[in-house]
Amino acid sequence: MPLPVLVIDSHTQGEPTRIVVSGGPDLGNGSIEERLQRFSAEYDHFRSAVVCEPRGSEVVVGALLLEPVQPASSAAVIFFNDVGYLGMCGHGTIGVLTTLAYLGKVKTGPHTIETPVGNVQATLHEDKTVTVENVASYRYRSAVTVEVARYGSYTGDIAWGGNWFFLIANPPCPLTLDNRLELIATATAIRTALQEKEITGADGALIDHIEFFSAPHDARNSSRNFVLCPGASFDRSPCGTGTSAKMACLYHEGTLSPGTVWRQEGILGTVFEGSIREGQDGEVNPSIRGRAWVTGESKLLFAEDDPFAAGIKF
Ligand code: PYC
Repeated sequence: MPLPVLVIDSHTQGEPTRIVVSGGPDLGNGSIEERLQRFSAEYDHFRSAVVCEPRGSEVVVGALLLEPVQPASSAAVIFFNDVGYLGMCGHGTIGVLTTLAYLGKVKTGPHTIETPVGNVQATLHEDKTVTVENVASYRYRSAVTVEVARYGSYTGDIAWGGNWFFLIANPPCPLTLDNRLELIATATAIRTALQEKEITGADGALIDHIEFFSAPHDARNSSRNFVLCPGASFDRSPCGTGTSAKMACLYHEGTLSPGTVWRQEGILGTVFEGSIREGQDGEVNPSIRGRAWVTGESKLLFAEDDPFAAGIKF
Protein backbone atom coordinates (compact mmCIF):
# COMPACT_ATOMS: atom_id res chain seq x y z
CA MET A 1 0.00 0.00 0.00
CA PRO A 2 1.61 3.30 -1.02
CA LEU A 3 1.75 5.68 1.92
CA PRO A 4 0.38 8.09 2.84
CA VAL A 5 -3.02 8.11 1.15
CA LEU A 6 -4.60 11.54 1.38
CA VAL A 7 -8.35 11.78 0.87
CA ILE A 8 -10.90 14.56 0.91
CA ASP A 9 -14.46 13.68 1.84
CA SER A 10 -17.53 15.53 0.67
CA HIS A 11 -21.20 14.86 0.37
CA THR A 12 -23.45 15.77 -2.51
CA GLN A 13 -26.89 16.39 -1.08
CA GLY A 14 -26.39 13.56 1.38
CA GLU A 15 -24.35 11.06 -0.66
CA PRO A 16 -20.68 10.86 0.28
CA THR A 17 -17.68 10.92 -2.07
CA ARG A 18 -14.13 10.17 -0.92
CA ILE A 19 -11.57 11.60 -3.33
CA VAL A 20 -8.06 10.18 -3.35
CA VAL A 21 -5.88 13.21 -3.98
CA SER A 22 -2.50 11.52 -3.45
CA GLY A 23 -1.00 8.15 -2.61
CA GLY A 24 -3.04 6.25 -5.18
CA PRO A 25 -1.55 3.46 -7.30
CA ASP A 26 0.52 4.24 -10.39
CA LEU A 27 -1.73 3.10 -13.24
CA GLY A 28 0.59 4.22 -16.05
CA ASN A 29 -0.20 6.60 -18.88
CA GLY A 30 -2.65 4.59 -20.94
CA SER A 31 -6.22 5.48 -21.79
CA ILE A 32 -8.56 5.82 -18.87
CA GLU A 33 -10.12 2.44 -19.79
CA GLU A 34 -6.65 0.84 -19.66
CA ARG A 35 -5.96 2.46 -16.32
CA LEU A 36 -9.31 1.19 -14.98
CA GLN A 37 -8.38 -2.29 -16.20
CA ARG A 38 -5.05 -2.09 -14.36
CA PHE A 39 -6.70 -0.68 -11.22
CA SER A 40 -9.16 -3.57 -11.01
CA ALA A 41 -6.65 -6.29 -11.97
CA GLU A 42 -3.67 -5.20 -9.85
CA TYR A 43 -4.85 -2.79 -7.19
CA ASP A 44 -8.34 -3.86 -6.22
CA HIS A 45 -7.12 -4.03 -2.61
CA PHE A 46 -6.56 -0.26 -2.80
CA ARG A 47 -10.22 0.24 -3.79
CA SER A 48 -11.49 -1.83 -0.87
CA ALA A 49 -8.96 -0.30 1.55
CA VAL A 50 -10.19 3.22 0.81
CA VAL A 51 -13.96 2.75 0.78
CA CYS A 52 -14.76 -0.38 2.77
CA GLU A 53 -15.00 -0.62 6.55
CA PRO A 54 -13.19 0.08 8.82
CA ARG A 55 -11.97 3.26 7.01
CA GLY A 56 -15.11 3.74 4.95
CA SER A 57 -18.51 2.09 4.62
CA GLU A 58 -20.76 0.64 1.96
CA VAL A 59 -22.28 4.06 1.29
CA VAL A 60 -18.99 5.77 0.38
CA VAL A 61 -18.23 6.27 -3.32
CA GLY A 62 -14.51 6.61 -3.97
CA ALA A 63 -12.93 8.69 -6.72
CA LEU A 64 -9.35 8.23 -7.82
CA LEU A 65 -8.03 11.41 -9.43
CA LEU A 66 -5.70 10.78 -12.38
CA GLU A 67 -3.75 12.84 -14.87
CA PRO A 68 -6.10 13.50 -17.79
CA VAL A 69 -5.25 12.14 -21.24
CA GLN A 70 -6.16 15.42 -22.95
CA PRO A 71 -4.25 18.46 -21.69
CA ALA A 72 -7.39 20.60 -21.90
CA SER A 73 -9.23 18.42 -19.36
CA SER A 74 -9.27 19.47 -15.71
CA ALA A 75 -9.11 15.91 -14.36
CA ALA A 76 -9.63 12.25 -15.08
CA VAL A 77 -11.40 10.11 -12.52
CA ILE A 78 -12.28 6.50 -11.79
CA PHE A 79 -15.25 6.04 -9.45
CA PHE A 80 -15.60 2.97 -7.25
CA ASN A 81 -17.51 1.67 -4.26
CA ASP A 82 -17.41 -1.20 -1.78
CA VAL A 83 -18.09 -3.87 -4.43
CA GLY A 84 -16.45 -2.58 -7.62
CA TYR A 85 -16.22 0.22 -10.17
CA LEU A 86 -18.79 2.70 -11.52
CA GLY A 87 -18.86 3.91 -15.13
CA MET A 88 -19.88 7.43 -14.25
CA CYS A 89 -21.17 9.01 -11.09
CA GLY A 90 -23.22 12.21 -11.10
CA HIS A 91 -23.08 13.04 -7.42
CA GLY A 92 -19.40 12.05 -7.43
CA THR A 93 -18.59 14.43 -10.30
CA ILE A 94 -20.23 17.27 -8.37
CA GLY A 95 -18.07 16.22 -5.40
CA VAL A 96 -14.92 16.10 -7.56
CA LEU A 97 -15.37 19.62 -8.95
CA THR A 98 -16.26 21.01 -5.51
CA THR A 99 -13.15 19.36 -4.03
CA LEU A 100 -10.92 20.64 -6.84
CA ALA A 101 -12.29 24.13 -6.14
CA TYR A 102 -11.62 23.66 -2.41
CA LEU A 103 -8.01 22.76 -3.30
CA GLY A 104 -7.75 25.87 -5.47
CA LYS A 105 -7.23 23.80 -8.61
CA VAL A 106 -10.28 25.00 -10.55
CA LYS A 107 -12.24 28.22 -10.77
CA THR A 108 -15.86 28.85 -11.62
CA GLY A 109 -16.73 27.97 -15.21
CA PRO A 110 -16.81 24.86 -17.38
CA HIS A 111 -14.38 21.94 -16.99
CA THR A 112 -13.89 18.67 -18.83
CA ILE A 113 -13.64 15.57 -16.63
CA GLU A 114 -12.57 12.28 -18.23
CA THR A 115 -14.29 9.09 -17.03
CA PRO A 116 -14.08 5.48 -18.25
CA VAL A 117 -17.42 5.88 -20.08
CA GLY A 118 -16.59 9.19 -21.75
CA ASN A 119 -15.87 12.83 -21.08
CA VAL A 120 -18.34 14.90 -19.12
CA GLN A 121 -18.52 18.67 -18.83
CA ALA A 122 -18.95 20.02 -15.31
CA THR A 123 -19.54 23.70 -14.65
CA LEU A 124 -18.87 25.27 -11.28
CA HIS A 125 -21.28 28.14 -10.70
CA GLU A 126 -20.81 31.23 -8.51
CA ASP A 127 -23.38 29.89 -6.03
CA LYS A 128 -21.20 26.74 -5.64
CA THR A 129 -23.66 24.48 -7.42
CA VAL A 130 -22.29 22.30 -10.21
CA THR A 131 -23.96 21.36 -13.48
CA VAL A 132 -22.84 18.04 -14.94
CA GLU A 133 -23.42 17.48 -18.65
CA ASN A 134 -23.46 13.73 -18.51
CA VAL A 135 -22.64 11.14 -21.16
CA ALA A 136 -25.29 10.49 -23.81
CA SER A 137 -28.13 8.49 -22.30
CA TYR A 138 -30.89 6.33 -23.75
CA ARG A 139 -33.72 3.92 -23.03
CA TYR A 140 -32.67 0.48 -24.19
CA ARG A 141 -35.89 -1.49 -23.55
CA SER A 142 -39.28 -0.50 -22.18
CA ALA A 143 -41.89 -2.34 -20.09
CA VAL A 144 -39.76 -5.37 -19.27
CA THR A 145 -41.45 -7.68 -16.75
CA VAL A 146 -39.45 -9.84 -14.40
CA GLU A 147 -40.81 -12.46 -11.98
CA VAL A 148 -39.11 -12.06 -8.62
CA ALA A 149 -39.25 -15.03 -6.24
CA ARG A 150 -41.27 -14.14 -3.08
CA TYR A 151 -41.77 -10.52 -4.29
CA GLY A 152 -44.05 -10.96 -7.31
CA SER A 153 -43.62 -9.43 -10.71
CA TYR A 154 -42.09 -6.03 -11.49
CA THR A 155 -42.19 -4.13 -14.77
CA GLY A 156 -39.65 -1.48 -15.66
CA ASP A 157 -37.50 0.17 -18.29
CA ILE A 158 -33.84 -0.57 -18.91
CA ALA A 159 -31.81 2.57 -19.54
CA TRP A 160 -28.24 3.83 -19.69
CA GLY A 161 -27.30 7.04 -17.90
CA GLY A 162 -23.58 6.36 -17.41
CA ASN A 163 -24.50 3.18 -15.48
CA TRP A 164 -27.19 0.59 -16.26
CA PHE A 165 -30.56 1.02 -14.55
CA PHE A 166 -33.83 -0.88 -14.22
CA LEU A 167 -36.43 1.83 -13.55
CA ILE A 168 -39.70 0.88 -11.88
CA ALA A 169 -42.66 3.21 -11.48
CA ASN A 170 -44.53 1.00 -8.98
CA PRO A 171 -42.44 0.65 -5.81
CA PRO A 172 -43.32 -2.02 -3.23
CA CYS A 173 -44.00 0.63 -0.54
CA PRO A 174 -43.82 4.42 -0.11
CA LEU A 175 -40.34 5.84 -0.78
CA THR A 176 -39.44 6.87 2.77
CA LEU A 177 -36.34 6.40 4.89
CA ASP A 178 -38.39 4.33 7.34
CA ASN A 179 -39.04 1.83 4.54
CA ARG A 180 -35.38 1.60 3.47
CA LEU A 181 -34.90 -2.03 4.55
CA GLU A 182 -37.91 -3.17 2.54
CA LEU A 183 -36.80 -1.09 -0.43
CA ILE A 184 -33.25 -2.51 -0.28
CA ALA A 185 -34.53 -6.09 0.04
CA THR A 186 -36.98 -5.77 -2.84
CA ALA A 187 -34.55 -3.95 -5.15
CA THR A 188 -31.84 -6.52 -4.38
CA ALA A 189 -34.22 -9.38 -5.21
CA ILE A 190 -35.20 -7.65 -8.48
CA ARG A 191 -31.53 -7.22 -9.43
CA THR A 192 -30.83 -10.88 -8.67
CA ALA A 193 -33.85 -11.95 -10.75
CA LEU A 194 -32.69 -9.82 -13.70
CA GLN A 195 -29.30 -11.52 -13.56
CA GLU A 196 -30.75 -15.01 -13.20
CA LYS A 197 -33.07 -14.44 -16.17
CA GLU A 198 -30.20 -12.88 -18.16
CA ILE A 199 -32.03 -9.60 -18.61
CA THR A 200 -29.24 -7.15 -19.31
CA GLY A 201 -28.29 -3.80 -20.74
CA ALA A 202 -26.82 -3.52 -24.24
CA ASP A 203 -24.15 -6.10 -25.16
CA GLY A 204 -25.02 -8.22 -22.13
CA ALA A 205 -24.06 -5.50 -19.65
CA LEU A 206 -24.97 -6.16 -16.03
CA ILE A 207 -27.82 -4.04 -14.69
CA ASP A 208 -26.44 -3.08 -11.31
CA HIS A 209 -28.65 -0.11 -10.31
CA ILE A 210 -32.35 -0.50 -9.47
CA GLU A 211 -34.44 2.66 -9.30
CA PHE A 212 -37.97 3.04 -7.87
CA PHE A 213 -40.10 6.12 -8.56
CA SER A 214 -43.16 7.72 -7.01
CA ALA A 215 -44.88 11.09 -6.90
CA PRO A 216 -42.74 13.69 -5.13
CA HIS A 217 -43.37 14.58 -1.50
CA ASP A 218 -42.76 18.24 -2.32
CA ALA A 219 -45.16 19.51 -4.98
CA ARG A 220 -42.42 21.73 -6.47
CA ASN A 221 -40.59 18.59 -7.62
CA SER A 222 -41.27 16.29 -10.55
CA SER A 223 -40.76 12.88 -8.96
CA ARG A 224 -39.15 11.07 -6.01
CA ASN A 225 -36.73 8.15 -6.31
CA PHE A 226 -34.93 5.44 -4.40
CA VAL A 227 -31.81 4.00 -6.03
CA LEU A 228 -30.10 0.78 -5.03
CA CYS A 229 -26.42 1.06 -5.93
CA PRO A 230 -24.17 -1.90 -6.80
CA GLY A 231 -23.82 -3.75 -3.49
CA ALA A 232 -26.27 -3.17 -0.65
CA SER A 233 -26.25 0.59 -0.32
CA PHE A 234 -28.82 3.09 -1.56
CA ASP A 235 -28.05 6.52 -2.96
CA ARG A 236 -28.72 9.25 -0.41
CA SER A 237 -28.75 11.80 -3.27
CA PRO A 238 -31.23 11.78 -6.18
CA CYS A 239 -28.53 9.94 -8.24
CA GLY A 240 -27.11 11.80 -11.22
CA THR A 241 -26.79 8.84 -13.56
CA GLY A 242 -30.20 7.55 -12.41
CA THR A 243 -31.79 10.93 -13.10
CA SER A 244 -30.14 10.89 -16.54
CA ALA A 245 -31.52 7.42 -17.27
CA LYS A 246 -34.97 8.51 -16.08
CA MET A 247 -34.98 11.61 -18.29
CA ALA A 248 -33.94 9.47 -21.28
CA CYS A 249 -36.98 7.22 -20.64
CA LEU A 250 -39.32 10.21 -20.29
CA TYR A 251 -37.99 11.63 -23.56
CA HIS A 252 -38.60 8.33 -25.35
CA GLU A 253 -42.17 8.13 -24.10
CA GLY A 254 -42.73 11.76 -25.13
CA THR A 255 -43.31 13.20 -21.65
CA LEU A 256 -40.12 15.28 -21.29
CA SER A 257 -39.17 17.73 -23.97
CA PRO A 258 -35.69 19.21 -24.43
CA GLY A 259 -35.07 22.21 -22.16
CA THR A 260 -37.87 21.44 -19.68
CA VAL A 261 -36.61 21.32 -16.09
CA TRP A 262 -37.02 17.94 -14.32
CA ARG A 263 -36.67 18.21 -10.52
CA GLN A 264 -35.65 14.82 -9.18
CA GLU A 265 -36.23 14.41 -5.46
CA GLY A 266 -34.19 11.73 -3.70
CA ILE A 267 -34.95 9.65 -0.61
CA LEU A 268 -33.73 12.45 1.72
CA GLY A 269 -35.88 15.02 -0.09
CA THR A 270 -32.84 16.68 -1.70
CA VAL A 271 -33.17 17.64 -5.37
CA PHE A 272 -31.14 17.49 -8.58
CA GLU A 273 -32.39 19.79 -11.30
CA GLY A 274 -32.14 18.08 -14.65
CA SER A 275 -32.85 18.73 -18.28
CA ILE A 276 -32.02 17.19 -21.64
CA ARG A 277 -30.83 18.21 -25.06
CA GLU A 278 -31.57 16.05 -28.08
CA GLY A 279 -28.58 13.91 -29.03
CA GLN A 280 -27.78 11.60 -31.92
CA ASP A 281 -29.62 8.40 -32.85
CA GLY A 282 -32.44 8.93 -30.33
CA GLU A 283 -30.08 9.51 -27.42
CA VAL A 284 -30.32 12.49 -25.09
CA ASN A 285 -27.60 14.64 -23.58
CA PRO A 286 -28.70 15.07 -19.97
CA SER A 287 -27.50 17.63 -17.48
CA ILE A 288 -28.02 17.63 -13.73
CA ARG A 289 -27.33 20.40 -11.25
CA GLY A 290 -26.62 19.98 -7.54
CA ARG A 291 -24.32 21.01 -4.70
CA ALA A 292 -21.62 19.31 -2.63
CA TRP A 293 -19.99 20.23 0.66
CA VAL A 294 -16.47 19.26 1.72
CA THR A 295 -16.64 17.46 5.06
CA GLY A 296 -13.09 16.47 5.89
CA GLU A 297 -9.49 15.84 4.94
CA SER A 298 -7.73 12.71 6.16
CA LYS A 299 -4.56 10.73 5.90
CA LEU A 300 -5.39 7.02 5.71
CA LEU A 301 -2.92 4.81 7.53
CA PHE A 302 -2.31 1.11 6.85
CA ALA A 303 -0.20 -0.71 9.42
CA GLU A 304 1.63 -3.76 8.08
CA ASP A 305 0.06 -6.00 10.73
CA ASP A 306 -3.49 -4.60 10.28
CA PRO A 307 -5.66 -7.60 9.29
CA PHE A 308 -8.16 -5.18 7.73
CA ALA A 309 -5.73 -2.98 5.80
CA ALA A 310 -7.58 -3.93 2.60
CA GLY A 311 -11.00 -3.45 4.17
CA ILE A 312 -13.58 -5.88 5.50
CA LYS A 313 -15.23 -8.08 2.87
CA PHE A 314 -18.85 -8.95 3.66
O1 PYC B 1 -25.01 10.10 -8.68
O2 PYC B 1 -24.72 8.89 -10.47
C1 PYC B 1 -24.77 9.01 -9.26
C2 PYC B 1 -24.50 7.84 -8.41
C3 PYC B 1 -24.31 6.55 -8.83
C4 PYC B 1 -24.11 5.78 -7.67
C5 PYC B 1 -24.19 6.62 -6.59
N1 PYC B 1 -24.44 7.87 -7.07
